[in-house]
Amino acid sequence: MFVLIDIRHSPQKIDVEFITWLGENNIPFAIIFTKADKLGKVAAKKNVADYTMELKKIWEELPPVLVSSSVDGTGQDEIILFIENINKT
Ligand SMILES: Nc1nc2c(ncn2[C@@H]2O[C@H](COP(=O)(O)OP(=O)(O)O)[C@@H](O)[C@H]2O)c(=O)[nH]1
Ligand SMILES: [Mg+2]
Repeated sequence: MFVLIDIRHSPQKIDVEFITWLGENNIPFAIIFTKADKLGKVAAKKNVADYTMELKKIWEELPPVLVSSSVDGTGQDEIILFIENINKT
């Protein structure tokens, strides 16, 4: 399962609740931060770090995190590889 989060957003209650629910129900998932092109590289990195830091407060182990943009193709290869690797197991 992929949870898509707009990279510009700080953790929203509804998303954190959903992520927590996935964890509690042992549903494997990764987070994809979308629309990375809307931020500069530095801001994008900072937002991902801030977001995952918030999750770290409630999660011992973070899910895999991917960053994407449908506009400039960021993360496309990585996401395909990620899915291919899951399909192998
Ligand atoms: N700049 C940019 N715009 C995007 C990207 N992905 C979707 N959009 C635009 O955002 C709007 C909403 O798209 P949608 O796929 O529904 O994303 P949502 O905002 O997560 O619901 C549309 O106008 C899309 O063209 C992206 O990676 N970069
Ligand atoms: Mg939409």
